[in-house]
Amino acid sequence: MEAADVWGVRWQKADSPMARRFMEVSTAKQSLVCLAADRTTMSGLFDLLGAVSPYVAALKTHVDLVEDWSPEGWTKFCEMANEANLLIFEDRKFADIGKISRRQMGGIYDIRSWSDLVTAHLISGPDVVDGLQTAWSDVNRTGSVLLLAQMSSRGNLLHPAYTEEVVRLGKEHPGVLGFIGNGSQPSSLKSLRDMVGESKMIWTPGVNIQTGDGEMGQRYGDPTEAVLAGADCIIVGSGIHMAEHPEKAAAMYAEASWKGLLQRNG
Ligand code: S5P
Repeated sequence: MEAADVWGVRWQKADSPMARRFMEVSTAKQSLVCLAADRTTMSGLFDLLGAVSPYVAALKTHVDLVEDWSPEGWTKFCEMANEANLLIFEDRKFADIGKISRRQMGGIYDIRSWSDLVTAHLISGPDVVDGLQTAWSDVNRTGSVLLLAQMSSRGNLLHPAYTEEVVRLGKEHPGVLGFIGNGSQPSSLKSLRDMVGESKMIWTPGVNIQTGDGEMGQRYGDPTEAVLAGADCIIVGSGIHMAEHPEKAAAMYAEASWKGLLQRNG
């Protein structure tokens, strides 16, 4: 199956090579799942990735959760992800002014050297995206930014007028892959898709086969519904890494997401 056929208009209108790369990987694996690898030890991360990499199309990290982090261990982990054909996405949620965000891509974790994607809030204005793009070019790499347009957590302050502004500014920016949307509510995802149009991606956390309220204000919606409502990638954390059999769970989320895409474009 060719990515162009499965993804239809999203493939034709995609304005970023990274979006096309994601669509190719997800087509090869028949999975729109981004694994939120929220484990706190390197061995836990290696085990998880070893078990689920055939069923996921991207790897989302929170590098600062890892208790025994080391540059050597992380380099190996990223090599493993690259060999498994995964985009590496550091969910750092940058929010500072452009020049500081640029420097925060360096530092001890040196995010710019291994990430393909990062998240950012646009609260400080659009220059944060330029700061992040400059950081990748500082190390002769390219990457792309996902802007938080909505959030999955209860009571968040990303109100509709703010979402609209984020989309308006992000849509025009070539350094933006797309937006984070609220996967727990298909209706808000649909309105986000209407705003975004076809050329940018929407990735959604807050997705679980068990819908409803999660831990500490997290909310969950159904994976297939999220894709039908316009999500191009479902971000799944505890649904996979806390499952008794992460491999089986990942396969189940992959199937649910793929079914949604075929149905959406069918
Ligand atoms: O609005 C958001 C945005 C993000 S990126 N809500 C979220 O939950 N996330 C991230 O998605 C969060 O940081 C976590 O890594 C993942 C959800 O994990 P889960 O265990 O609830 O599936």
